[in-house]
Amino acid sequence: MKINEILRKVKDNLSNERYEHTLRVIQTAKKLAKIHGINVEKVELASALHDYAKCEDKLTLKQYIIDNNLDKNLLNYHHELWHGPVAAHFTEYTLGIKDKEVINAIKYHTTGRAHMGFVELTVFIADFIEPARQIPGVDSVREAAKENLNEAALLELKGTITHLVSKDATIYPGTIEAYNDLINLKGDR
Ligand code: DGI
Ligand code: FE
Ligand code: FE
Repeated sequence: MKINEILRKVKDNLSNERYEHTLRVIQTAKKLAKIHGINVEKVELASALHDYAKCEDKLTLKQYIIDNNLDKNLLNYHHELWHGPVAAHFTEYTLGIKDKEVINAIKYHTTGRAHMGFVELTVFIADFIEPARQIPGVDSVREAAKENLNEAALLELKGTITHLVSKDATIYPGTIEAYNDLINLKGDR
């Protein structure tokens, strides 16, 4: 399937606002991919589909997770975490896109995970730093992303975890595992 055909499907499934965000993530991710020598096509495809399920309501997402046997532990955490795994499953089984780097980049774009690959890291970071984002600390992640994707992802995770802690929110274990993994990588350098 060509990227334009995919974008048409994505547009049909999203609000205008969410589609505009998706286009900005694609542009941001492609820039990062070019800087760091990462496969631009894979990054573009994963970015296009990362929020495909974002406009579905909570109950629809929950039912999709149950019906398709996705990780039920997700249901013990914030519903914001459900749209990535659902979009990844839809991409793999309905669109028939089997590339694991693309699927994982979609699946883990919200939570992150330990041992993220470069396509995954690129989408994870681009989603956080796209130009319309005004999250505290985002500029330091934008700067780090030009130099080192592991460093940028670590800064992003620190920001997100700190923010969640400050709200007394739960933290999904995969997010903590992503943080620990990147701290350990730093030690190895
Ligand atoms: O879908 P987007 O709005 O583009 O961005 P996203 O998929 O990264 O959603 C992020 C939201 O998820 C953000 O507001 C924080 C929230 N969230 C809730 N619990 C967790 C969490 N994010 C992470 N990484 N881990 C959590 O446990
Ligand atoms: Fe998302
Ligand atoms: Fe997004």
